[in-house]
Amino acid sequence: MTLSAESAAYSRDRGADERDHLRQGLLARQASASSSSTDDPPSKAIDGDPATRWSSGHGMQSGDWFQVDLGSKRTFSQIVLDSTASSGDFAGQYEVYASDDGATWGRPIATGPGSTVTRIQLPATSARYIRVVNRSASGSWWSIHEVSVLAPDGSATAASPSTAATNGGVQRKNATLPDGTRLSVAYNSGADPATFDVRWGATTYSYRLPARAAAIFTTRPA
Ligand SMILES: [Ca+2]
Repeated sequence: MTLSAESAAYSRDRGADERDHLRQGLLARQASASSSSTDDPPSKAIDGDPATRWSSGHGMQSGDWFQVDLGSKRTFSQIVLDSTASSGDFAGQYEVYASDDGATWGRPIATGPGSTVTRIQLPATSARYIRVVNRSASGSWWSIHEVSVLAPDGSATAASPSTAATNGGVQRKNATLPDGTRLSVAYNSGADPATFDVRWGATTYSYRLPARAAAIFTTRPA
């Protein structure tokens, strides 16, 4: 089983409760990017206005990145990349990195496919800098109208963990969202790659997770 085949970013239309929810997010103090269109600097992805955007200024290439500085080390568990007003301009595959100094990034803390609203669930992570790296190619520019970074206590409308278990260095959490979507998050907190099992229908797959990496498995109701 591969991560890309069995995982999916979660997205849905925004409701009033979610707009309230987003206002509870951590404030990104500064934003930067590997490149930008003159009209769409990185600051426009953190200005609170869904009509303005950051854009890459060129067709998406693997390695393009967008970064926010939270101003100090903060704890977060969800990142939302909203490209609603530029339909199709989302990164097709993303990697998320976290750093305390903006220079040393280590391994990705999350990877997965993007969507118009890319909602990335994470184990609680503490860092000052967050970098999202695109790993897909497209003729479209990469656009982010707003990026939201949410603290663990601000995730009430998104997920309510129902079970938690630890298997070696792999922490597992399951949650059911209000629309019935079921999430299973696995995080390897250890220093070495770890293997864990994922049940998919009647079959159990063995999945290998790099150190400090997270995988999100999504099951939508029929
Ligand atoms: Ca904006």
